[in-house]
This record gives sequence, C-alpha cells and structure tokens, in this order.
Amino acid sequence: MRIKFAVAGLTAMLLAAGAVQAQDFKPRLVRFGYGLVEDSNQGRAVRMFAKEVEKASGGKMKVRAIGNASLGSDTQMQQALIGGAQEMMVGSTATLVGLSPEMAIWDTPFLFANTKEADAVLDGPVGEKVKATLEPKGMVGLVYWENGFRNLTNNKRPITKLEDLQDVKLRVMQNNVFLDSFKTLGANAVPLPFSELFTALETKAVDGQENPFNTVLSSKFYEVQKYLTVSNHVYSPWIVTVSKKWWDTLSPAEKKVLQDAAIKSREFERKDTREEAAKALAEIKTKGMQVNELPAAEASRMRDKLGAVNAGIAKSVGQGTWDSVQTAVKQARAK
Ligand code: TK8
Repeated sequence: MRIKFAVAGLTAMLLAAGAVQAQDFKPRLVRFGYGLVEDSNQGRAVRMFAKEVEKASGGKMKVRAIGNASLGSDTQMQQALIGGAQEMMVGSTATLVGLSPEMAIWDTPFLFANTKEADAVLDGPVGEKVKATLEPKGMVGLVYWENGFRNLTNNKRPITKLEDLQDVKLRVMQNNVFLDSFKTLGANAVPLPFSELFTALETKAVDGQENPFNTVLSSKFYEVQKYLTVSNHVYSPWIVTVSKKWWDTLSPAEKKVLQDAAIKSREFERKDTREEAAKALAEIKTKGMQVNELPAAEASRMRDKLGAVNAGIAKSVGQGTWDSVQTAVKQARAK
C-alpha cells in the first residue's frame, strides 16, 4: 500500500513539473529596463514578457520591469548590459549605432512603406545578420519590436512643406544619420537622449521632436507641443537585448525560455502597437494638437533631398548589407 502511494505521489510530482525540469533553472533576477512610461506599448510588452518567463521557468526566473529610464537612458543601459550590471533592456536600434554601425541601416529615411515590409525584412535573414553584430560588442539581440513610423511635432508652425522645417530646433536621436537627415532638411537638429526630451520641450530648449503617435500619447508630448505633422519619414524598430556577460552564464533551457518569450512578446507588442497607433491620431486631436498631413508632393521632395544621406548610411553599414536590405525590401514589396 505504502509503496503504491509513494509511486503515485512521485508520478504526480513529475507530472506537475511538466516540461520544466527544475535542475535546468537557477533562481535568476532579470532587471529589464526601458525608456518609456509604464503605461505605454513598451511597458505593456515588457510586462507580458516578464509573465511569460516566470511561467515558463516554473517561477525560477523573475523579471523586474523597470521603466521610465529609471535605470538610465538607452545608451547608459547598453553600457550596463555590456558590463553585466543589468540583464536586459529594450530601446531604439538608432541608439545602438555608436556600438554597431550596421544598425544605421534601420534609420534609412522612407526605407519601409508599411509594417508588412518592416516585419519581413527585420525578421528575415538580413535583420538577423544586423542583430548578430551586437554579440561581439557584448549584447545579445533577441527580437525586434515595433516603435513605429515617426512623425514630426513642434511648437513653431505646422510643417506643410520642406521649407517649414527651416530653423526648427528639433531634438533627434543620438546618431549621425538622424543628425545628418534633419540638417539636410534645414532643421536645427539637436541630439538628446529620450529621457531628457519632455523637459527639453517643456522648457523650450527645443521646438520639436519626432516619434510615433503612440509615444506622443504615452509620453504626453501633447501637453508641450502644438503641431503634429503626419510625415511617416522613417520606421523605427526597438530591439530587445540581453547582457552577453550574463547570457553566457545561462543554461540552454534558460536561454530557450528567454528566446521563446521574446518571440511571443514580439507578436503581442506589434499587435498592441498597431491597434493603439490606429486610434492614436483621433486621440491626439482631442488632446488639442493641431494635426496636418504632409502632402505627398512634399514627402517626395523630402525623400529626394534625403537621398544625400543614403551614401553615408551605405558606407556605415557596408555596401553588402545596404544591397541585401534593398533586395529584401523589393522582395517584400512584390509579395
Ligand atoms: C526610448 C527611445 C524612444 C526613441 C527615441 O528609450 O529616442 O526617440 O523613439 O523610443 O528609444
């Protein structure tokens, strides 16, 4: 009798353990930092990832989601990942260009016409190749998330034509492609970390900025910005990264939990971001911003002018990467 019960008990225990083999997981604390506020598409996806990792590791791996740039700006968090002082982060690929010049490929103005093209190229072989350039720099890239198509906001005037950008003091992300692009368009481009942006707008240290609708809403830029111009001038990816130093200490099972959860979070994040973006413009208007569409003819004038920065991007990323991205975009467009 006793033996029978003991065997039954043991079987139940094994079943409860399920696919999760306890010995494959150590207690781990994962500090996952991000720049936006908690109530944002970024925050929602980090929390979704956190839940998924805890569940899949049988509660062994605990992810602490730390938003609002509380752990530092994108570039500061990158340094913490490289040094092993922080385990994970998500941020703009644009802020990684200083470490990995290939990342500049995603800053090519008007590269993608829609999110279908972005998904196909980012998740395809070229996207993987660019992501892999982070490893020798001390970071492991897991997946790309959607930040989204960027649009202009400012306090000076509605941007209805190229010339309206003249002398607008515009905050840009800290990399040369963004700096050159907006200088080329005639703006007075000022590189600043995102974590300093709201205050810079509020104190009028800068006149404007550019980010997707979702961020204009979640970061409450409508409180300090008057005009929004729908320009869709570039698609911005976010990238989820892990400290390589820490990654190398993980078991294969632990790595798999992070990779699988990252893929699930990518699906969740893109869907959530797109749903929010679709409703965002109407909400931005109710918040009092004056919205205008950049006329197609003006968008193509901008595109022509920005052609001048493409040569610089090709040089930064290497002609091979430039060409394979162009080919991948064409293939996605033809589908
Ligand atoms: C958040 C940033 C942000 C980006 C920017 O940390 O800097 O404007 O669009 O999303 O990565």
